[in-house]
Amino acid sequence: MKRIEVIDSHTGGEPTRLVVSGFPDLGTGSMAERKQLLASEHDAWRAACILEPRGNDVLVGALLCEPVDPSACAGVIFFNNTGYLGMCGHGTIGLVVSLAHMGRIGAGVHKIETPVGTVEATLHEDRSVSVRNVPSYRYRQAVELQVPGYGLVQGDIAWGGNWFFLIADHGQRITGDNVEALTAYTYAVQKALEDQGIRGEDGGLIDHIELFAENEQPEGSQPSVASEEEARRELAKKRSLLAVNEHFSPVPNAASSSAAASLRADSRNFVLCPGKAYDRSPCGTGTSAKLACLAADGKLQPGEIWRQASVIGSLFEGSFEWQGDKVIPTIRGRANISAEATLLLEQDDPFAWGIRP
Ligand code: PYC
Repeated sequence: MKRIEVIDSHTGGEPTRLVVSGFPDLGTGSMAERKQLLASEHDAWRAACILEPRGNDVLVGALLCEPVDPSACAGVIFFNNTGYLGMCGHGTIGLVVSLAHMGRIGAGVHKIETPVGTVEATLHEDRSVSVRNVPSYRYRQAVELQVPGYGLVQGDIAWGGNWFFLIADHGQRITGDNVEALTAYTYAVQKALEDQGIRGEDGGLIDHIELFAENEQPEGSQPSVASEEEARRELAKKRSLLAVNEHFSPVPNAASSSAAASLRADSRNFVLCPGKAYDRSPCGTGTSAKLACLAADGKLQPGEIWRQASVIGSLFEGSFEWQGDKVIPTIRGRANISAEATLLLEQDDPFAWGIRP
């Protein structure tokens, strides 16, 4: 019988399973090296933890590791139903809340090593978490893609710790009752990118597809845009239009000062993850990619808050600072603990190592 100790949490509805112990020893290399070793030598442990019957397609795993740098509080390797992630924003928020739950950290700033670089997480007194992410940037703008069954689609390619294809003009309705159609559309885009060899700058697969709804107008209102400055003001006005679930607001005190404030977002997204599940949270790396595009377009200024809602109405707050020609995004959200458990792998269980598709 093998045992894996886990703590489950969810960040705005998106689950994270933190593996505290039980996985094989991966040595003392960097998180990128340990991720490689886990993938090549011990992938069965990922599958046992994430796939059915113990897990599900939505779940993201986070293997807790000793950091290389002793001033970091942890190292982490993220994985899902199909493989491994570079960084994971919702997962980092879940990790921080889980470490606090375990009594390992308190409020303050904590360095966390990931396979794509070190991020800095702040656990605030109100239990919300800010993640200062890896440098993010837009690699290509307005890339045209023929998507079988849907026709010509245009999107931006951006890095936010994973590769994203961001589409504003998609003709889809981004609501919780339309996830089947949204999944079909974004999966077709994901496949078309792969089939047509359109990749990230480092040759990485563009395995996250992100759709936005941000041009919804209240009935009767007419946009009038005469200049870039006016466009920015128009965008600011639209900030009240998108529904947000107030229970998922990252800064409840600020939100509760005005009931209406808690219901505002600048944008609502739908993010398809690599294994065909959609992100229930607004996606930390996806929001980082979005911030990089907004910065590149001059639509958001450094330090200005962007409120990104997910398709189920949970909310992250994001902002950025410039670092050369890239941005450093900071994403703030909340997570809740949902379970402390020991996964058991019995020797005679034919599905002990997960049900492979
Ligand atoms: O929050 O960055 C994120 C994320 C990536 C995949 C699922 N969530």
